[in-house]
Amino acid sequence: MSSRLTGDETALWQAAACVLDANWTGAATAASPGLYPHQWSWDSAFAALGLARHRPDRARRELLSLFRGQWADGMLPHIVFNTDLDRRAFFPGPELWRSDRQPAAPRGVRTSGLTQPPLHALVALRLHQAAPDRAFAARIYPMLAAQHRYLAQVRDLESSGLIAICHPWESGLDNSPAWDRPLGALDLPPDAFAPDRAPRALPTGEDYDRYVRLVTLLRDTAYSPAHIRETHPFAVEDPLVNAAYLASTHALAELADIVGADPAPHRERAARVHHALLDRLWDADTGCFRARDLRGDRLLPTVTINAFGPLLDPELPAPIVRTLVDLLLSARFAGATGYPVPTCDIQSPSFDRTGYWRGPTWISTNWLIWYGALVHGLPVVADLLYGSTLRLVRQSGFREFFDPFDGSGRGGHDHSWSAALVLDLLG
Ligand code: 2M8
Repeated sequence: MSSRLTGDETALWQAAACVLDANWTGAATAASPGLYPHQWSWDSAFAALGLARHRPDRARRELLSLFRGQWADGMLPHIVFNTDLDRRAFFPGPELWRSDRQPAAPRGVRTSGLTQPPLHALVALRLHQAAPDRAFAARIYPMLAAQHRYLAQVRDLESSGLIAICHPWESGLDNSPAWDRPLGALDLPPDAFAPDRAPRALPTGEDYDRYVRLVTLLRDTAYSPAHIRETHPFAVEDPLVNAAYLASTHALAELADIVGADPAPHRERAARVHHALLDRLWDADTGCFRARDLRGDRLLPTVTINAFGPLLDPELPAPIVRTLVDLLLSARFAGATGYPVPTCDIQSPSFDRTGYWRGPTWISTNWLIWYGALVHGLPVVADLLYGSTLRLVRQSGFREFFDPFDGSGRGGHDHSWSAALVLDLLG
């Protein structure tokens, strides 16, 4: 804990550390007690950032535990299941994914068959910068390089440089209005159904039918690269996922330097991703980044928080940075809400202030924009994000998400990334 914290900040720091301690399973951090009892991929990356401030040994363990679930082709799954828990602890559990039947999946570990925003190399680099540990860097580097190789080889569906998600869950922003069109276009067989989950505001049952349908299509084709490339009905290039990929590719180049590997291929890839983000996802007419639906070959209409993801690109041209900051501070996002940043444009008909990823403020997306603001030397934006994020958790606790107008907490309590990222913010 930093010695320059005020009394109030110290109390917040201690409360956040308690949440991480309570959610530690002995090898990893459960994403949220009760609600998400397993290890989720980008939750784990965020948890490691917080643990780096509190228990650096656990931060390294967190990442290594997650990579136990890595498939032989490099795919890092979005869930690594804790098989000590009751099978009914979470739907969909291992039985939907059947990773045990996949030759590429690791033996003795049950995982999902999808991935999530690849922030892990960025996090591993930050761990190293906070507490240099060359042996850990040397151990994790090949795993990170394999993760990135999988993304480049299997998910760059149009050889553009950008990677595609093949399920809304891969974005991390499950029911974002950004996915309404491609999800709505999906044909459902008459017998499709998803077992009921604990009552939640959203996603709806019909969303779940579609989520499960997409999983079964992937599973029944053995998660094959050819199916994903040619026939899978959901394939989207998202600006936030690709910005995470880009930031991590830069970090991978730095890690390569640290461990004595060749950074050049990572630098070349980063340059390609940077250009492709601008060429394929920047919509100059409306002044924002949008996701590209590869099956419909069009930019998706709804403006969401994903538009700000490319602030993670250190080479984003200054005029685009200014345009994004104007949008961020406008009445469509931070300008009209007391507790920014809402996850959807509040002037969009799809905005829903309580609807999970359809409007509420989340600590993870706030942290990403805060970090992007620091990358571009934007102290006013960084201070706004820092202040509003701390105000949310002071007022409502480490909730899963928050009403952007009154700051009331929603979803799960003691959500790991809400606590971990507050630790990182407090420094
Ligand atoms: C939510 O996602 C899961 C699906 O994997 C779910 O709703 O069942 C999202 O908020 C996702 O971003 C997050 O990683 C996960 C665990 O916190 O929960």
